[in-house]
Amino acid sequence: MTRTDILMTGRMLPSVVEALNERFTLHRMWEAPDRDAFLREIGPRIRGIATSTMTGRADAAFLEYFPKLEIIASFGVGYDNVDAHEAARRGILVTNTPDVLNDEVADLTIGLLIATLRRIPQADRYLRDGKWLEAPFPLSPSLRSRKVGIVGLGRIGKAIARRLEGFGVEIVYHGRTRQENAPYAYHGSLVDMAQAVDVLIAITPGGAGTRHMIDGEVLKALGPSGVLINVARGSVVDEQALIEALREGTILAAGLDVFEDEPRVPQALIDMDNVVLLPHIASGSVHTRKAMGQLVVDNLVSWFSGKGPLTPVPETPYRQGAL
Ligand code: A2R
Repeated sequence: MTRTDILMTGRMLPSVVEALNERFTLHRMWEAPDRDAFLREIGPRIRGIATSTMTGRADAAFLEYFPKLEIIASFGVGYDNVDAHEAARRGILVTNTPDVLNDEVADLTIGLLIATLRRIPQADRYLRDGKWLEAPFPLSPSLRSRKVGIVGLGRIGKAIARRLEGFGVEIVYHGRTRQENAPYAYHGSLVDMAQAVDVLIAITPGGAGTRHMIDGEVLKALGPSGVLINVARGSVVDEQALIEALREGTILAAGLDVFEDEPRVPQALIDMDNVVLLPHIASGSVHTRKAMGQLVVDNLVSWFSGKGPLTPVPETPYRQGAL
């Protein structure tokens, strides 16, 4: 029996590489010295792609190489690295890795929120610099008495909200639609919600629909005691407007796990004391990345065993016999 040809666009976890290598003929794009020549040569045989936001973008020009492509299994819940509408148009399935990372991302979000408010990294630097010997660390802002607005009360947003309940803070949310079963107040307008809260947590998908939804106007509404936490995508926040707002005291502080041009982070943010900056690590534990990798493998194996995809994205819904 001929083995199915799968393309991996960039190095993924060893467990993923091994599992796919065992079951399929695996082609490693990142090892090719001449990418175009490589893709022209193997492209016509490729039936599946394993990719991630870290390893490449699958747009219309890229998909041209693969006339027989059936499925793109993307690592991560966000799949703004894949043009899913273009894939749908070509009858190609796209899968992502939802749910298995909810708790990890929610845990990290709470950690980042507390770190930002209580200035944990700054306090650590203070001690290491020997400054505690001279004076106590200055008193910090607090989570006490705050009201938190979640921008995107989806799978991860709900896991964040459940944790926040334990902290005794009021929780509200914004999205395009009101969720009847959600036990939190809904704001149809993001500016209105920003006005009503003093913490904003962004946890929407990236892409065109959410680009710069947190802009100068929203930050102004959040106000001088307000804190922004972004664990969604860098594109969701207008980074220049945020830098301006932090510099001018329009808002108090920010905790950011994502940036507009990763891994490049504006020097202006690096130089600021009222921000906590993380290198996109929200789902980045050994445990959770393994589970995400396994779901990439499972989607490809399930599809090529004729059992359908496990977690197709909404743009490419799977109905038996429809594709
Ligand atoms: O808008 P709704 O009611 O469909 O709510 C979704 C919300 N959302 C938006 N909210 C405002 N404006 C938009 N243009 C917009 N687009 C989507 O984001 C929903 O409540 C939430 C997304 O939830 P899930 O699809 O369950 O995604 P999950 O698994 O929570 O992950 C969220 C994102 C990923 O896409 C990555 O970018 C990041 O977290 O790691």
